[in-house]
Amino acid sequence: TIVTSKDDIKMQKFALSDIDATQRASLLQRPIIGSDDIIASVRPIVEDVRKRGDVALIEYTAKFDGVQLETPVISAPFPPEFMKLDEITRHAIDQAFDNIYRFHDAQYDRSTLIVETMPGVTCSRFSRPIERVGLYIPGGTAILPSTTLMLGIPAKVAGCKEIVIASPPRKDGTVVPEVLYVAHKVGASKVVLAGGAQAIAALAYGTDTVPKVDKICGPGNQYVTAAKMLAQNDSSAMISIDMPAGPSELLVIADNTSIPEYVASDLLSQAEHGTDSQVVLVGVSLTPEHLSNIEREIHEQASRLPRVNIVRESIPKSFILEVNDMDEAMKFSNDYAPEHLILHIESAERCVEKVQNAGSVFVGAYSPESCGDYASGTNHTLPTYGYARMYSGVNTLTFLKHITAQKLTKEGLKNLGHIVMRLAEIEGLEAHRNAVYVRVKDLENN
Ligand code: HSO
Ligand code: ZN
Repeated sequence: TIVTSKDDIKMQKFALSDIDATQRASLLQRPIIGSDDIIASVRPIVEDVRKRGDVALIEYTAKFDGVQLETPVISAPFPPEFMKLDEITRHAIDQAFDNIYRFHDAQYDRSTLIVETMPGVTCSRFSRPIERVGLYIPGGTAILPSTTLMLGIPAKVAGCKEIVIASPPRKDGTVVPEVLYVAHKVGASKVVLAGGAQAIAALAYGTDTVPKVDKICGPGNQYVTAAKMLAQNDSSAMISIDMPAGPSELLVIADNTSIPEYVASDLLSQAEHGTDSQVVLVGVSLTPEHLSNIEREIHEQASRLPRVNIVRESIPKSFILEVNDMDEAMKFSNDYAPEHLILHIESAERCVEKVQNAGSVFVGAYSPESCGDYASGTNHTLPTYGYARMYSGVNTLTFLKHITAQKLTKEGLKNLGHIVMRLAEIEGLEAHRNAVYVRVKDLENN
């Protein structure tokens, strides 16, 4: 028998067959983020940095990060003494860099697409890098050199001319050496020692020391996300963002072939990110014994974690959903649209084709999310909050834009002209019709 106590670190439990449509819908929901309050508190900060630039940026860093800086920016070439790493750390970062580089480089189709849509009518499409990009690396409870890799590498692969990295400074006013080392490797021109809404504002509008960028990417808390949204909606900032971001999340589908120790370890790896992390376990006709083994593993492993206090909050907010078969499991997962999906099931690979909505998929017992978080090659900046329905994670295309072109020969214009003239006529746009007519009449006369 399993002894349970109220101190057990336990997920809530539901059976799909016991709940009604409303309850199922509520399980699919993420906690509501009170965006109005957040936006109201962020707006004055963004405005202030826009107006007063570096002076405001330095003041907010003193206020929110407790660091008094003389200048908010470190420029390349970065001082080697600020990026000294031990051999093992450097090797780990270098290997992760190479894998992520390989996968993102392969995503870049440098060829020009050319299609002759009608005889003499040729359309083409080619890509160009977004020139100046700002990459936000959150501070918070964990330092994230890995996020610097995940944003910096695709920007480098795409060929962005200016890469500016922003990250809150440590208490001594320096930036984590691992972050600076990666900034150096991806060819960043500047590291801005600032976090929060103030960092986003500096990137969006530029200051005397911070270059204004064209696009801001990277995860962040609600304040960072709100500032990104505000800047995106301000045409005077003239900026785009990668995607809306919410708390990190994971959905695991497990059947009776799964290894309870592995399943629990994956759930906890996501749960330790923050008290607001979302983890879901969908159990496919699990035997009561298998399920209780997973629950026991969760409790035991959680109790041993240094971040047990975070997990103590995130795990009880999370839930297990018991379903009868894989169809029910996949249906729920696709409706939930998780940021990460791990398949701890027999013939996991065959199920991948049934995945409709997810940020990134981890296939089989030996593919922990941690590998994708750090070093397999895929990106870890992924859509959360259900946005996996319509957003991709950060990838090389995030830092590129496509330009199309067309060239019509005389013959092409003869072939297409009357079509365009008719359509212009329907829209009542005579000048459009005429731009074709003045040419076609010459072609027909000669
Ligand atoms: N799992 C996070 C990424 C990360 N994990 C960074 C460790 N470091 C994204 O949801
Ligand atoms: Zn993670």
